[in-house]
Amino acid sequence: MTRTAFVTGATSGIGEATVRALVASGWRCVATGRRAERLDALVEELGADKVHPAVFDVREEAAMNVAIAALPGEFADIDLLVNNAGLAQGLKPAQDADLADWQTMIDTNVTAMVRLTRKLLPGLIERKGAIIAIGSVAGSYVYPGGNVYAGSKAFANHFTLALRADLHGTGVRVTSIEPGMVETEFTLVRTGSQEASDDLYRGSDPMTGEDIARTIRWIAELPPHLNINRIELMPVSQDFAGFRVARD
Ligand code: NDP
Ligand code: 8X3
Repeated sequence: MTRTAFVTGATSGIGEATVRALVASGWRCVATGRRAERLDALVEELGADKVHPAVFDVREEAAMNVAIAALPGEFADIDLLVNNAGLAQGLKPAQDADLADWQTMIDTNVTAMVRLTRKLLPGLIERKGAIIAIGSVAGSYVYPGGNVYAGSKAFANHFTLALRADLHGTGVRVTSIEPGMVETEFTLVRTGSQEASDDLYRGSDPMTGEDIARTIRWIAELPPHLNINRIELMPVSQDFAGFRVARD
């Protein structure tokens, strides 16, 4: 039987690659994001029987409700929720940060994720489905300027592990994927500059959206008795060292 995934943030990067990977393995996908033209292109490429575009801002609860209620019958029973939509914005030292940037990250990376998860949980339990969330290494290893982004990803990592505990005995599988540097539009969104984005990735052979999508698909297709609780990935060029000492 064809299984259905609900992938947030499918207009670029990890989410878009995940939709492609899952459809290639025979899944149907609800693909979400604000940029309708990108979702339309995915439908065009992969087929309307395989991809249902759900255009909404994840921060808007009413729009989320409408999108869920409007799922066509064959896309309505969700077997896998991929909590992926998210962003970093600003990333200035806390003392210089813009509160609006902080609120945007909290609304998107935290509030929207918990809301959507809560709304889809009854169906996921009924179908003994799975939840895979994209947290970040930033939730475990902080860096200067990471402040609220890192906090939101620590929340994502831990909320996902907490779901695993709450869903014990239901048959629902839950995984927290915590990537390091992945070359996507994420850095362009964060900095607003293509040059800064290119600079970050230059010469570092970063991970790609496809690397993470392959991992998501692998986890989604494991036998039902097996749960990957959490998984942390980095490009070989990146590590987690960096304790600094300020001197007189
Ligand atoms: P991209 O910028 O390529 O993709 C982000 C996706 O999130 C887009 O599809 C975007 O859709 C969606 N999104 C953002 N805000 C909203 C919103 N308000 N409403 C609806 N959709 C929204 O970045 P990535 O693929 O890299 O990011 C995916 C996830 O991976 C994020 O949660 C990020 O924190 C995490 N991550 C990324 C890392 C990296 O190095 N790239 C490392 C670790 C974690 P649209 O703009 O069309 O609405
Ligand atoms: C570090 C991962 O999420 O802070 O490369 O960009 S994140």
